[in-house]
Amino acid sequence: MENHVIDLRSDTVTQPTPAMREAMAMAEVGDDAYREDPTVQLLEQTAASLLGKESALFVSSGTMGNLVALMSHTHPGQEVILEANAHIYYYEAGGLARLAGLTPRLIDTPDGMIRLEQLQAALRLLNLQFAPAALFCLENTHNRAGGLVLPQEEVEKVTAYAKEMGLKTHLDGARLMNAAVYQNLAPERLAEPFDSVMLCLSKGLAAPVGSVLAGPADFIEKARLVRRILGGGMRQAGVLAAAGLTALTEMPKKLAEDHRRARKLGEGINKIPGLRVRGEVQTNIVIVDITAGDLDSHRLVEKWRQVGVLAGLVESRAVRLVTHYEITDADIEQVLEVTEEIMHQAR
Ligand code: TLP
Repeated sequence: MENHVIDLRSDTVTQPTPAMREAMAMAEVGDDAYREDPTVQLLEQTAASLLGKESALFVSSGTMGNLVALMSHTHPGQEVILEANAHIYYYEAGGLARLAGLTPRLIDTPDGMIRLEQLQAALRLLNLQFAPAALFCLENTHNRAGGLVLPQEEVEKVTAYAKEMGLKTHLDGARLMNAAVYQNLAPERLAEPFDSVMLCLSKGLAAPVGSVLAGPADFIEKARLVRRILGGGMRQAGVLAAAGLTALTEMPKKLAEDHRRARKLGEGINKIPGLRVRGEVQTNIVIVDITAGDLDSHRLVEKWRQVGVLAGLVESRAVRLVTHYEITDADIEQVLEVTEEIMHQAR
């Protein structure tokens, strides 16, 4: 156990699997700017069909995929409607304003889900004084809501209304496969209500690099140009796409185990005085509030680090723990044991 670091900062920390490295080494490649990389093309076709869309585009990151989607759906000066804690707004370095020229309109929710009545109220207020709303986004699973899965019926209702009002719809599906596994629904079904969807290959699916953006063929052609403008066009990217293909085909079946371990972690943490899991643990993200004692999140993260456990900061008294395929049951037990000890000393 000594020197074994248990890295729960994110599912982005995952190493590529041996099967991925093998696929990368063997990948057939070409210059993707000439559309001559067969592995990139296969990944794009596989992703499009998995997500039930006409086409898909391989992009370097989730942030790139979301930004390309924003820029392809809108014009500068328009408004994008987002949940107040949406990753696109919160963690993408302000690209929506700086590069897409959009004004964000934020809607607060307790669980990441913008309800129909909330969108109706927001749109009723629009008049000439406001930037014209062009795009409606949701995030599934919702990162800052602790990996919660959006209720599909609500998603269908609110996106139908958005479309009726002339808005385009985009899903930040960085962890869409986690949402699909949790609900036992096809990813295609979760993507269906949206014009476009971004899915990350490099979160729980463990690819080293890359995301896919899927949507109608003409939208993806536009997106290809926007990706080029942003410097995101790639050449022999098949070496990366090969890992992405393995991620899409091999890794989703492992996600249920990540979810089970996150639940086990959450249940254990709820037994430790001074800590409380925020909401239900549905997928692989556990947000923990520090409810008593004088530890703040910086100090708790530092104490964990000293004993080989890495965690993320969410707020001054809230931390985040994320499970992924490298985390074992023994790791969860170890984390609970050291946490119990840390909290005992802090009392
Ligand atoms: N999220 C990262 C950090 O940026 C917070 C993480 O560790 O969870 N959408 C969602 C919902 C995401 O959680 C992320 C990554 C992205 C988009 C962006 O993906 P990358 O980091 O590949 O640009």
